[in-house]
Amino acid sequence: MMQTPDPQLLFDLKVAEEQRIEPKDWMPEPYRRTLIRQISQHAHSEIVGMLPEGNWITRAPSLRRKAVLLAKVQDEAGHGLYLYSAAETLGVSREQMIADLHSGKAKYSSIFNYPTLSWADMGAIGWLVDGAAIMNQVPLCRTSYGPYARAMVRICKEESFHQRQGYEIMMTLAKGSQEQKAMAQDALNRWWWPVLMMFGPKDDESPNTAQSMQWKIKRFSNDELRQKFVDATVPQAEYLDLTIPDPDLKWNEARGHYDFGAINWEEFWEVVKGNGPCNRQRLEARQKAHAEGEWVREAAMAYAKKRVMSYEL
Ligand code: BYC
Repeated sequence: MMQTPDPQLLFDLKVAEEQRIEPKDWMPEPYRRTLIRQISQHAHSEIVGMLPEGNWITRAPSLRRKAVLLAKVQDEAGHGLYLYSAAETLGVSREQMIADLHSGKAKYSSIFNYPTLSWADMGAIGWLVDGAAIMNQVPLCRTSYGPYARAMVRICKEESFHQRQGYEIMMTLAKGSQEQKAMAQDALNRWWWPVLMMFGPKDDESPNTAQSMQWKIKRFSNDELRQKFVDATVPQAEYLDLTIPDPDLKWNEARGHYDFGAINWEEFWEVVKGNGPCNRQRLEARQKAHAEGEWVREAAMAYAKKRVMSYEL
């Protein structure tokens, strides 16, 4: 008589053989929970991430800059929607995810709790924040959960346009007047360290990394990605003739990597706990937008219902 294969064994085999796990496949509950946590936090980051840049849409210095920034911010909304949909395939509702964001239960990326003080911040965010996002997200195109991996493919293509638009702003400012160059340098000074924190805690203080790498959700550790980012970004800063605000930043011939200074982890955890410069403002903006959009959701539901009824007739 044929024996039913052990579902855990089948799951392990699929992961080992680089096959994707799909929504209807059996999966261990902790794997499902980890994915719901990571994908929903990722979705929240995209949506909350619209706010710092949204701040500059009405103050962009030209029509061209305004149109590009508007398109970028709209892309972030799209990314949030693909990611919420990917998380929904794991059995969590969108309402629940949004409620967890609004109650402060769910996290979103620490980086979006910093203020955008000048136009140069649009350049620094595109160059550095989207640059860090790409470093983290390209490996996620090979993550073991199918819907997440597929969402990441399109997201990464758009992120690479975002990174280029940011770098182009930085190039314009860095090669412009003295005041413009000073603005670019000031933005780099303020964003550099928070961007390094985006990759998450050090590996020996990251409770989730080992298991997530075993499941092939994560392909590289937080420290590995942070190092790759520093190595890729230093030459870009040199090309701009801007100075990375780290006196300990130095090429290490033996390691074949840049050494860099100590990150202020106390600041990171304060921001993650909700005490960053803009945490309250960000959550309030999301809660307000959700409340004000209620009539749109109601109208969309009523229209969808009407269409279903007309098909049923
Ligand atoms: N901020 O064990 P760890 C974008 C939390 S959007 C806040 O290493 P994990 C963009 C972590 O959640 C970019 N919290 O966790 C959008 C965990 O707490 P919980 C967003 C952080 O999951 C608009 C605890 O610390 N990208 O690019 O293995 C405009 C311990 O950490 C952070 C993604 O979301 C942080 N920075 O690794 C422009 C990528 N770091 O959940 C740009 C997908 C850590 O146990 N996510 N924590 O309570 C990931 O790759 C991983 O979740 C992380 C963390 C590398 C972020």
